Amino acid sequence: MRRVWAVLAASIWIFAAEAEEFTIELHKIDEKGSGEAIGAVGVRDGAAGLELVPNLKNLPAGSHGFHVHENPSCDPGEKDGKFQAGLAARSHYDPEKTGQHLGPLGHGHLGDLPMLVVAEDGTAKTPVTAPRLRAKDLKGRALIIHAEADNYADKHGGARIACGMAK
Ligand SMILES: [Cu+2]
Ligand SMILES: [Zn+2]
Repeated sequence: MRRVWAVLAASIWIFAAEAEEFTIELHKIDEKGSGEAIGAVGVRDGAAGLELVPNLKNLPAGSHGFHVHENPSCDPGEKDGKFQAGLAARSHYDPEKTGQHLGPLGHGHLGDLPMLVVAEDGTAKTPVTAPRLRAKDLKGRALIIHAEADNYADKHGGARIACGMAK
């Protein structure tokens, strides 16, 4: 019996030690680099997966592609001879190298998040949950908001318009 309690206590301790919570500050980005601060996204491990709680402003209204990108940089990058916003963050976080963009419930990129919804006044405050991710997966990555909606197939949301890094 004592052994059972020891195992139980150890598992509770492990769960508590793994549950994490932190905040990622976001800035607008363009082909020159990072600009205006637009608020933050709180991330925490919940019962149903990673909860992302945005408190953002000055974004275009509507639904936006929202992803964890693999490289911790919000810098521009060069593509086809032109500098573009946020390319240094590289592709969607895909530790299993699936090469597939299938959304938060699919078995492709782990970094595919539910879309970020921005209200008419330019604020985003609606939380989203990514069931396959944990907060620790965001450490050393970049969180990116795109200009347009994501269809979890061939469209990721177009240009990268805001970015933040998890330290
Ligand atoms: Cu993205
Ligand atoms: Zn993807």
